[in-house]
Parts: sequence; structure tokens; C-alpha cells
Amino acid sequence: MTANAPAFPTDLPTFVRRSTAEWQAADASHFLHPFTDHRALAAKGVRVITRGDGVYVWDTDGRRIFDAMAGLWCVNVGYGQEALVQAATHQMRTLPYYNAFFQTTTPPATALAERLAALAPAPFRHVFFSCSGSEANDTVVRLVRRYWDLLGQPDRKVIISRRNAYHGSTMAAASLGGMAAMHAQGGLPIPDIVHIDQPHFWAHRDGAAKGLSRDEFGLVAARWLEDKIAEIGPGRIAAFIGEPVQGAGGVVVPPPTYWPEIQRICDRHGILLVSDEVVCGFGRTGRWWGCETFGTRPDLMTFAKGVTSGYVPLGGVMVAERVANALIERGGEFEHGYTYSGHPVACAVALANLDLIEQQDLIRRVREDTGPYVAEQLAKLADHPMVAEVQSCGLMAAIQLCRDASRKAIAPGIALGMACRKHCFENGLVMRAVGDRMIVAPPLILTREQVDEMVGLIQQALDLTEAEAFPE
Ligand code: PXG
Repeated sequence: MTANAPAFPTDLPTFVRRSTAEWQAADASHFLHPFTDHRALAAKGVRVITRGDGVYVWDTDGRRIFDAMAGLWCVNVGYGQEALVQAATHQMRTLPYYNAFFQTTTPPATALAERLAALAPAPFRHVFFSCSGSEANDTVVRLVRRYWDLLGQPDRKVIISRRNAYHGSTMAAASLGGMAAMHAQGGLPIPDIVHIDQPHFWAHRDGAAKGLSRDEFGLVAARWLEDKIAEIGPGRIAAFIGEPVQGAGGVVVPPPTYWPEIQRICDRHGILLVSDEVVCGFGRTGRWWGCETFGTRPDLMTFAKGVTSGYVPLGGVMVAERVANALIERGGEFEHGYTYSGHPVACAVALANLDLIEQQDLIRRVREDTGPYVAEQLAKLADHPMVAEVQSCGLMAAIQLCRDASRKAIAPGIALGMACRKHCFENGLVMRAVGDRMIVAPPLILTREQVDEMVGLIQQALDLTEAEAFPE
């Protein structure tokens, strides 16, 4: 594809053929977007993305944009994969929908359950399907409480999570999440969900991490879990949940000492460990599951996004034997489920997506080639005056912007991350800003040449941000 390819392929349905301004007017009038200040968006005008190919998307003005966020951490196999389209088309023709309630299934749902069990670490042989990561994490809250009830320990209700974690936007998932702004809207968290601080070396540099090595800080941060367990009482704790690498919180890669210590503490108190693999699963960290990169043995793993590369919505919970056995052998009916649990079209697309990941050897490529190459290339940015630290893990990376670049006075009132993000968009790059931390998570099909292109675009955005934030 060239940079000047038309915005609209000629075979698109006619409803797509509107000008950018027409789309913006219709959108401002009718579409309440997620996580959006609607008044600000209406004033500015929404960006309309019309199509994608590989690692690129195009907008209604025909501009090509390098999608270094893989949509929203999900388009792992990149855009335009015909095998996924074929799988969806075939399944829609054969059987577009049937439910998994009332003692029925469909071939794609059962085949995907079997396939996921084979891909997951040994104790996982069962899966519960949802349509999203939020619903998967809601399912976790019900599952862990049900588990402890079945084991005759109904007092174990409390789930410990982390500040600045993101686990979704439904009532339970937003409660598990540690986003203060989300809790402030709607009276969250729901009861019996508590939070400890995150293993964020940079954020704690003037506090808990001061004077410590990363490894030392990893142990300190893990022991916040032990402190919380002692405070509440071990007999009341049901589970601990965490993303192997916090994604939406800013690609916070924990010190290598952190997760093994968390595992030790969970084992010691017999509490369930839940790994939220919604972002880290399906190759993002260079292994099928993020917990494999960090050496934990969770009891539950939630997933979504990369399971279908975002082509259609699907999520779920991998349930290890310990929990599955209790549910199956002692449980009777588990009063929980969604109309679209195990949706046959979504499951068929997931199977084709997993085939593609395997055929293209994407996970090994991330682990041994593109992941290390991204780390190497981004490390070169560490000397840029705007950059305070660079962190990466597989194909997810963070660039912490620096407020005292060049030791010049910073422009008053400037939001560095937002300024940098604006320069990225203007130069044809999607990079997310979390405060002053810039993050990327490109499609796993990324080539070395595309890594060079992405890092070049990031460098340009940093130069422009520096010029804006630190004028002479
Ligand atoms: N867990 C994690 C780790 C996530 O990143 C969810 C659960 C919820 O998944 P659903 O499918 O319900 O959205 C997510 C979602 C961002 C951003 O700004 C990230 C997500 C969603 C929206 C925005 O980076 N991740």
C-alpha cells in the first residue's frame, strides 16, 4: 500500500461515502463515545478511520496512519487477514448463532475450548466464554466467590487488586481496576474489593523506590500484598488479580523479582491468583500468556482482545483444575452466563486467528526477533532530552517523558503527553499517552523495517514536543 492510496476502496457500500465534515457532524449529534469528553470532541471533530491493511489504517481524508496501538491492544495479526474473514463468512453462512445454554454447544465453541486448553499451561483444562475482557473479569468475581463458598469458606470474599490497574468498565471490572477517576463516577468500588500500590519504579522514584535497585523495589512492592492480607485477615481473602504488565496504566513492566514474590505470598496464604491476560495474552509479551514470561502459576486467566485479534468480540476465563474441579464436582448449577458465551462466529474467527499466529510463528518472532529489536531501537531514544526512561516487554513499550528537558523552562500549562500525542497523529502515528508516559503496542506482524519506521516517527514526535514544550 502506498501513502497515497484512496481513502475508500471503490467497492465500499455507499453509506461510507460521506465527507469527513459530514461524518463529524453526524457523530457529534448522535454517538456517545467511550471514555470521551463529548463537548471537547464535538468542538474538535472526530477522526474517522475507514480501513486497515497490515500495521496501517486510513482516515476519511486518505491519510495513512501507522497503528502502533494495534487498534486498542488487540489487532495482533494486523489488518486485512483474509483467513479470518473467510472463517467468519463460512460460519455465518453455516450457523450464525446458537447458544451454549440448555445443554447445547456448537462445533466452533467446543473446538476453541479444546484448543485454548491445549495452549494454556498444564493446570488449565477449562474455559468460560464471555464477549469482552470486562465480562471476563466480572465472571472472575463470581467464580472466586463461588469457589470459596463451595469449599466451605464463605468469609473469603475480598479480592485484592492494584491502584492504576485496568480490568474493564463494568461495575465489577471497574471496581477491580484501580483507576481513581473511574471509581469517582458511580460509587465504586463495590464491596470487598481493595487495592494495593503498583510496582511502578518510576512513579515511586522519590518514595518507596528511593535508593533501591529495581530488584529490591520489586520485593518491597510485592510485600504490600502481604501487608494488606495481614491487615484484612488471611481468612477473608479470596484472590489477588493483576495484569502481568499493566497496560492501560502505562505499560508498567514490573521488576523481575515482583511476580515470583507475589506467587510465594499467594501460595503461603492459599489465595487464588488471577492473571488478567486481556492485553498480555496471545503473544504480546513473547509467550502465549504473560504469566509465562513472568513465571507465575495463576488459578484463573482472563483473556479477550488478541484471541480474535479484535476482528469480532470474544473474551473468557481460563479456569485451572483447582477451581474447575470444585465447580464441577461440588457445584451444581453455576448461575452465570451471557447470550453470546461461546458465540460460534467469534469462536470460528478465534480458531483461524490462532492458526495464523502459529503459521506465521508470531510469538517466537516477538520473543526472539521483533521484541528485542524494538527494545534495542527504543533504547537509542533514552538519550533524547525529552525521555526520562524507556521500558519494554515483547511488543509493548513505554517512553516516560521528562519535564525538565534541556534544563529549559517548560511552557506554562502544557500537558506533555497530550502534546506528544497530537504530534504523533499529525505525523501519521498512533501512540497512546497515559499522563506523561507514551505507550505503544503494535501488531505482532510488525517487521524490522516497520520497527525502524515506528521509531523514526516517535523520534520526530519527541523533537516536535520538545520544540513546543521548551521554547527558547
Ligand atoms: N483487562 C485489561 C488488562 C484491559 O486492558 C480489559 C480488561 C477490559 O476489556 P474490554 O474488552 O471489556 O474492554 C482491558 C481493556 C486504554 C484502554 O486506554 C484499554 C482497554 C480498554 C479501553 C481503553 O489503553 N483495555
